[in-house]
Amino acid sequence: METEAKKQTIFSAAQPSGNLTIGNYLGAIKNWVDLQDKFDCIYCVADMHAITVKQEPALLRRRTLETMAIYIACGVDPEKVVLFVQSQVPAHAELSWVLSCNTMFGELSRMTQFKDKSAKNTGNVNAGLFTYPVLMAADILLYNTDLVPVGADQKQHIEIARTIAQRFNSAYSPTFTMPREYVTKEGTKIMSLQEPEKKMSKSDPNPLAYISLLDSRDDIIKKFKKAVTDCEALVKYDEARPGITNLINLYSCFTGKTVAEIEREFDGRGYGDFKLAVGEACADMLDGVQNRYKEIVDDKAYLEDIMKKGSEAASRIAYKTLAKVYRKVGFYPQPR
Ligand code: ATP
Ligand code: LTN
Repeated sequence: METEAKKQTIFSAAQPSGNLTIGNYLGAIKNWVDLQDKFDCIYCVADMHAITVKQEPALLRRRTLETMAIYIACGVDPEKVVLFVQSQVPAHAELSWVLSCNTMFGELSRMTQFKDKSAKNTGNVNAGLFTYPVLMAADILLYNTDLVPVGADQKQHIEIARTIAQRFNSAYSPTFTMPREYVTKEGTKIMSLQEPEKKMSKSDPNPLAYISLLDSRDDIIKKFKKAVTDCEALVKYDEARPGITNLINLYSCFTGKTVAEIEREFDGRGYGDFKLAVGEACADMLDGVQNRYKEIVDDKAYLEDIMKKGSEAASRIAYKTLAKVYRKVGFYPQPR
């Protein structure tokens, strides 16, 4: 009898810390959708990660539901993947504790996201912000994940997840699958429209810096018009000119055109024309996503049903891994 080879497992997540941006879409969610037909995919709304930065409770709750709806509007199919909310599967917090006892202070101190975020939030440099990569490692390792589709900013966090997995496996016995990052060239790092040397981020205090997947066509066009470029007025890809280079990269993602084709198309034309074209292409791409989003976002029963099924399916896998880990570290068996 022929046995079907086991499919590889994919895990990824985004934080409900704001409306998802085109950075999140091109860097991560687009790949989640592309992978869902071929692999066993598990996608999560990382609300526990979001509280490393102050959140307004009612807004966090609302955004958790909205983030679910955005995933689906982007094409994530709840019939094909496991879709769940992180805090509804307590195994994430439980494994995180065990892993934190196998993670070195020095390793966490080197994380660039921690350095960036603590510099931005000097009034709230909490322990969760520091240990965040351990929780992320728990997210990934609970599901025997092979591949993690993320933007380039998360590479360092995948690397530390591997370090922790390796350490645990050699201290006890082989337990965790070694995860690898899945980063595609195009969406790897979308930059801020206002400070193009920084990555676009949904929690940027300046809304002109990012395009939310839910921005209106007028806002999208306005934001691209105001995007920071240089004074050369030359539509030419050049890493020394990060503003225009980011816009060319985005236009290429929206239209599928190559850099050479874009440079030819806008040869001899100014930035005004180009920025308008980028804005329109972006709005066209988001049109379908926004229509689908509007259809489902108010259907709380539908979304909560997906969450319920998702957390049940995720828990079944997660608690199996956690039980193994608890046994290996020597915790006394659960009373029966
Ligand atoms: P925050 O601003 O709250 O830190 P964020 O916008 O950086 O959030 P996350 O929820 O942390 O987004 O990330 C979700 C996914 O989107 C991750 O895989 C991350 O790598 C990817 N991502 C985030 N920003 C970008 C970007 N500018 N370019 C490409 N990928 C990105
Ligand atoms: N840390 C990620 C979001 C995230 C994640 C994960 C991504 C939380 N858990 C597990 C991949 C796998 C971020 O901040 N961008």
